Amino acid sequence: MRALIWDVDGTLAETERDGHRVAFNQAFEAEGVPWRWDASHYGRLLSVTGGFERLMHDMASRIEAPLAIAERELLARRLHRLKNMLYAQIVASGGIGLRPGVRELMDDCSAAGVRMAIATTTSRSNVEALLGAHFGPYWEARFDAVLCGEDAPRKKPDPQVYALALERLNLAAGEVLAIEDSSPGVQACVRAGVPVIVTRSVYFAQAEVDGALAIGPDLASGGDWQPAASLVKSAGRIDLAQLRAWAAGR
Ligand code: XBP
Ligand code: MG
Repeated sequence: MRALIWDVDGTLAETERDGHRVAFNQAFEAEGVPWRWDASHYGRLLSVTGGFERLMHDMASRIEAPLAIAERELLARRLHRLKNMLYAQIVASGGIGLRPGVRELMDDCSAAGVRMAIATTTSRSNVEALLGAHFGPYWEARFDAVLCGEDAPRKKPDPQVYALALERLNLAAGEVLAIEDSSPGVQACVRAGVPVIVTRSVYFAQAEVDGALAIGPDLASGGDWQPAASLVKSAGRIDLAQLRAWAAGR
C-alpha cells in the first residue's frame, strides 16, 4: 500500500447534516426560496451526489420551483454558490470537527512515508475551507493529489475521480487504499478497481454497502469492524498496520 486516498464529506468530518444542509437552508432563506431541507429529507437527497445536482433533483418535484429548466438551473447555480460561501463560514468558525481517528491515521501515513490523496465530489472551495480550518494554510502539502468535483464532473458512483487520483499519483489501483463513508463512494472505488474500507457516517449508518474490504464505525474505535480489526486492541484505533492487514486479506 503506497498511498491512502481519502473521501471528504462524511469520512473526514460529519459535514453533511450540520454543514452543507444548514448552509443550503441559509441560502434558501437569503434568496427568498420557500422550502427548507430537514435532516431526514436531506438524508434521502444524499443519494444524489453533488450539491448542484442535488438542488436540481429536489426542484424537479417542487411546484414552487421555476418551471423553465434554464431558469431552474440559474437559480440552482446561484443557491449553490451561496451555499458554498456559507458552508465555508460554518467550517472556518470551527463548527465541524474532524472525525475521531482521522488526524492520527494521517500522521501514521506521514511518519511511514505513505502518500495521501483526496478524492471527493465536493467543490474545491469546500475542501480548502475544511482542511484549512483543521491543518492550517499549508494543508495541501500533506497530499500528493487533491481531486474535487470540478476535476471530475462525472460524480460518484462514477469512478472518474478515483481514476484521476491514480493517474495523478502514478500508481496502480492495487497499490492504494481508499477510505469512504457512503455507498456511492464505495461503488466509485469498486468500479475503479480501488480497494476501499468504510467508516460509516451518520447518514450511511444502516446503508447497504457492497464491495468494501472492511466496514466499521469511526477510525478511533477498534471494535465493531467487519471483518474484525484483529491487530487492534478493543479500545485502540484503526492504524496503518490494520489497514495493511485488511489490504493483504488478513
Ligand atoms: C459528498 C457530496 C457533495 C456534498 C456537497 O461528497 O455529494 O456533493 O454533499 O458538496 P464526498 P458540493 O463524500 O465525495 O466528499 O455542494 O460542493 O457538491
Ligand atoms: Mg463521503
